[in-house]
Amino acid sequence: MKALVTGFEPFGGESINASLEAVRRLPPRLGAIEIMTAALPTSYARSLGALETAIARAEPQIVLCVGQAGERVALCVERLAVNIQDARIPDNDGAQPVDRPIVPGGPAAYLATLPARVTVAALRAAELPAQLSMSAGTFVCNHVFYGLMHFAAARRHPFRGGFLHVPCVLQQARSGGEHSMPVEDIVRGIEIVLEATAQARDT
Ligand code: PCA
Repeated sequence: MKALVTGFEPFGGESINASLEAVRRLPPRLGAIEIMTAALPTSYARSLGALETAIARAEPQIVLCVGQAGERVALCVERLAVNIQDARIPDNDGAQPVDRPIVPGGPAAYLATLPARVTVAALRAAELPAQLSMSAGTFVCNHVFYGLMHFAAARRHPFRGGFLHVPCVLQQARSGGEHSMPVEDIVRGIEIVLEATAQARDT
């Protein structure tokens, strides 16, 4: 079984992105799962082209996109991608759309097709802080999550897809007391999401 895992390039003036730091540390294989990775630009205009190229190359059965959410205190398994672009800060191309659809005329929302609840339970069983989340926001992460599920709905690529938001890594923690996690815990969390998804697919 093949899994594609993506992380995002740094954004918002930061020099690293927790999602990419973790994705880069994933092993090439985890039991029966072959892991491929890709870095996506934090750009409304360019991220989905990069994602579709990576999917076409990998032909995966599982696609997990991972993004950083600095204000979150746990690994957040996202359930819902909404058809809205609404940016609080400019993306890496300086674009800052307000109240725009991702796909004009597209469905209001898509649900993740990886087993979100089972996955959260598996993360907690491994003593990692984890939550089900009903909103991936309206910035580039939600844009990519919506685009991913839109590709899946168009049946161009048959895969289970989902999105994981992760806290900052320790190196990013500032004196303001921002929550952070060791990058190794985020890596383990991604592995657990992949394993739980692969098992659910077999049953
Ligand atoms: N987090 C942003 C975009 C890229 C990232 O890692 C978000 O939550 O939308």
